[in-house]
Amino acid sequence: MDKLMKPKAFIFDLDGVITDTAHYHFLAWRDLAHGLGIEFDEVFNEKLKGVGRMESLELILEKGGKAQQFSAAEKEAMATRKNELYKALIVKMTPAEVLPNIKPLLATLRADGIKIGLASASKNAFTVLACLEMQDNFDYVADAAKIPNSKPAPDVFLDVAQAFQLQAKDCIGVEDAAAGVESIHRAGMMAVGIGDPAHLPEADVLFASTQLLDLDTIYAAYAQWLKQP
Ligand code: B16
Ligand code: MG
Repeated sequence: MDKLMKPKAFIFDLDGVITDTAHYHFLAWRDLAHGLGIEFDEVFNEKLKGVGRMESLELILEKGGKAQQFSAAEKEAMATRKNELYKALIVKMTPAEVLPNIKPLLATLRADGIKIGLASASKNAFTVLACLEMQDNFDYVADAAKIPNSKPAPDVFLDVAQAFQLQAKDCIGVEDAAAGVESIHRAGMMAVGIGDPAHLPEADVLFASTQLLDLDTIYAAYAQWLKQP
């Protein structure tokens, strides 16, 4: 493969791409939702993937018809409670929870001189990376607390590109959530999706799982993507 056709950076989402924290988010939100008498299941949880904490809470309250019942301070307290539940779960994570094929893929990218960034909506991303012992695998990690607009806005992916002093077209984003794929596209980057085509119809190239991620397939798609008007 011609070196010119390779991107200069890969920018990864964390939850659902590097590791599967979605289940921990699910357990914590379910606990909170049930406490409020709101039904909560894995199907609804899908809508929260890649979506920020307060936005997720609003979606849950809306689902339960309780969007107008609480003050801003009460909502803050609910989000904090969910986060405490979530943090108690993630601190037990170990390097064994890195998703399949991710470590060798990152090693190949680094050996090829391609920058590696992390663009997570999670304010807990640094904790998760530390538990996975993966801080050194990334050249730059966006700080969600400092990103003005969360996914599907492009801000977090643009923040990483800016840190690398790269143009958007030189970066490829990797996401498991529809909101994340939209964020990548709004940033002007090619989007690699991980998951079910029904959830990620807009991804430029899609793999059912990280196990199936393949760089040659991605580079071939990237060469085509660059030719788009
Ligand atoms: P926190 P990602 C996202 O992370 C999660 O997918 C989403 O479910 C969560 O609500 C969001 O982070 C905020 O997380 O409450 O820890 O700040 O997929 O963008 O890596
Ligand atoms: Mg995700």
